Amino acid sequence: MILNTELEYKGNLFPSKIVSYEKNLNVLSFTTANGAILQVTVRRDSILRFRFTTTGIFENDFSYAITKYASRGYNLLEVSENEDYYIITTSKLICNISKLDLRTSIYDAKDKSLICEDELGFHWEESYEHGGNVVKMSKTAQPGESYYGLGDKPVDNNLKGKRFENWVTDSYAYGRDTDPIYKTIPFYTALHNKKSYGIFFDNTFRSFFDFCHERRNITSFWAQGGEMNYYFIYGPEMSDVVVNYTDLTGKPHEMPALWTLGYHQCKWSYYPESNVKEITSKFRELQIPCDAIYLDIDYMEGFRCFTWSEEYFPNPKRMVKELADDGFKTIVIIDPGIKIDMDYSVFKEGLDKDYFCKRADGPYMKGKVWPGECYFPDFTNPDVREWWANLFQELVEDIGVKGVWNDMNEPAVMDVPGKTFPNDVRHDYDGNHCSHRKAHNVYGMQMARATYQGLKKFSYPKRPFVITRAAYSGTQRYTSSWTGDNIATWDHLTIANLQAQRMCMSGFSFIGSDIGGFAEQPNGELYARWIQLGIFHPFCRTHSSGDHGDQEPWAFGTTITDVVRKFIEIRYQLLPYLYTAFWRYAEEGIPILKSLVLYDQADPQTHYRNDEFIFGEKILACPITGPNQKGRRMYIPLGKWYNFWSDEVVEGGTEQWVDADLDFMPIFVKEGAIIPKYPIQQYVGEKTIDELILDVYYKEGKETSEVYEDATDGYDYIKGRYSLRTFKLNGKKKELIIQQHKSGKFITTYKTFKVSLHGLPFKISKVEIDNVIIPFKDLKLNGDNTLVLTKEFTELHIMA
Ligand code: MIG
Repeated sequence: MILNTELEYKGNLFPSKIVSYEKNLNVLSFTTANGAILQVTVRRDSILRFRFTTTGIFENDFSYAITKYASRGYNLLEVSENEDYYIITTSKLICNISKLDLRTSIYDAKDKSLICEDELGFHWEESYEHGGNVVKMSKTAQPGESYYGLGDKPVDNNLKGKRFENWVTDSYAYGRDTDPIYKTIPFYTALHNKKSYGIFFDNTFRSFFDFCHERRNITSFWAQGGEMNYYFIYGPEMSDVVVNYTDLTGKPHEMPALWTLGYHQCKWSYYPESNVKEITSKFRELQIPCDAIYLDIDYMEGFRCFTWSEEYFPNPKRMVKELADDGFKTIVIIDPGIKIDMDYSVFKEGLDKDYFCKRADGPYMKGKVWPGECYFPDFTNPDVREWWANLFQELVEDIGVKGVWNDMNEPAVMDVPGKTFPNDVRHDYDGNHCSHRKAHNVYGMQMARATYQGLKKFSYPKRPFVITRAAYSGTQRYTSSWTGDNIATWDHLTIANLQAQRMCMSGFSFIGSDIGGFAEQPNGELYARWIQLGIFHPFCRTHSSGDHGDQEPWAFGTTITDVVRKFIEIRYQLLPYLYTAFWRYAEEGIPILKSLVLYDQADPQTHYRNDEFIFGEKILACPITGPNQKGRRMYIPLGKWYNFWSDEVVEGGTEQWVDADLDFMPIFVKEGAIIPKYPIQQYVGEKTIDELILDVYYKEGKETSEVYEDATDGYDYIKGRYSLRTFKLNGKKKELIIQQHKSGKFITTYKTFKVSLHGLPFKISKVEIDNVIIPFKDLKLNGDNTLVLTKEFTELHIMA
């Protein structure tokens, strides 16, 4: 174990004084007397990339994380110098680089306040065994600084005081503080003095982050190989930091089909066919909405990927069609291990084409997984990805499978130390040949990418759906994900909440947990509370391991079934709201869930909150995380909020008790919000939507809301066939004005809105649409609560 930060200078392991400086457009290079070079790239006014070499030569500049679609360009770039520093100035930042030792300090260009500063800065340790360096960076923590992000770490939101490791790992029954687990997202946001910045350390080797753990006021990160290569992203709003990180590493390449945001039911495993049908019929019989049913490894013949067990699934095409007729999409699992079997075509082909990973000295990488001894495709080879993508033709095009679930892609190997490939395994790495030390953390990402390419190709003109367990930064461009093998305990419900928030903070919003817990069995109460949380997660799926009993919504008696139905129904009603939030994420990189600190960093009360989060832009939710509770204390952020159940208005800024018996959960809506809702459907597309419900929460003042809709699937939306409604609400003492602006060419099936008014402080005496007074009978005015009106209005006045 190496330590992150040396306490004294020793040896030739630190940059010495700058001897030359060169500027090539936006790339600035500083060379030191002892041969180190720092290359600073000004990507944007708020994004600087820092890259170091100690040999005078940089590696080929290649990254799986950075998307080619990332924005570039800046308004200002000036470089000046004084006796001590080179000074880089953009419109947002000032960066000083010390002539003595390459140490940097970065300031806000506006108020000149210090944002981030090197302590020892870049330093290194030579690696005799592997060649190259262990590369390190240390920064001085600023007073009161907090840290967030880092992917799926199962810990409290604020990372301060902790040390983490990044090495994608199969972590069956992990727990709080287990580290590392499935994902590597070496990106964090920091916050001090009301200003936020982020660091993305784009290095795929095993890496480490220390947030004031080893030394009280030092934050550092280092990796066991590769380059010190990191992006500094300035806010000062944390939401801008996350948006810019997501811009850099990519937003989802397309909107997910609306059905993927419905409820999914999974189990290890539903088989044979009759069992699958029993489950799906039960959903319809009990009227519990559900859109997707999963087949885990037992659907295959001897766990051979791309095969079907003839015994359990004699005619998959017919079954998948029958399920589809009943409104269910079928999703199947595909693992990376390919069974060594000369009579198995996928294996034969992989062998013939030389697509499997090899050890350093030539033999194949052989490892045991579910099928027994396997070889593993090298997904870091573009030809292999293309081959893999094409393997999905039959599953998708012919059989009609609508989604693929990639598991075990860390890659997981059974019965070996380290539970994965040994370090010497060779990888193509898109032509940058390397060992597993460098490729490990991206292996699962590249598998998911190849799967995505296949699904995209064969699902066309529909949208693809993929779910992956392993991920590196950027994987959000291709797939959704879940948090792996959790446990049916109350603490894991809390962990699921933290992980989902953290993933959203880390640019990866399409995330959910195994609802109810994968290992062990929840009681009905825990399951119900977990469903309550799960309906607010972008990916919403119950999954569990077969040896621990049934885990369907009806497995715990009718009281629980009713609670579960009630909440899944809320999920379906909120689909247009969630879809809109997803669109903002896919379009702009705005996370679908916002931890309170991300929502309101100026309020110091939010810096250490864990349980409460914002779903989309306007809904505040907080799960009940223990047994026998009739409610809980929670922090309500600043502003006024409506209790979702009672419409009671509460003033935020304090911790408050909120009632929530088993069939309730603390949910609030921000005043002034307009929340779009669909009628309850048993699956997406069951009903033609003939009315959009708009829940309007009165506010004295102004608020803007949006509703995004399109054909729910397909690519027409990219050609402008979408519908985006922007509602501007302006509440006065005796009048409520709503202006609507619509853009996009998509025509929604409904013609009317059913406006449902919450908290209106006056009795309605007059309603005017686009300057015309409308008789009440035409509005189906119901008390002072609901009115039905045309979707075409541009200005609505509701008056006392
Ligand atoms: O070694 O496919 O996380 O969701 O049900 C276990 C069987 C392999 C682990 C996954 C889990 C899945 C299970 N898999």
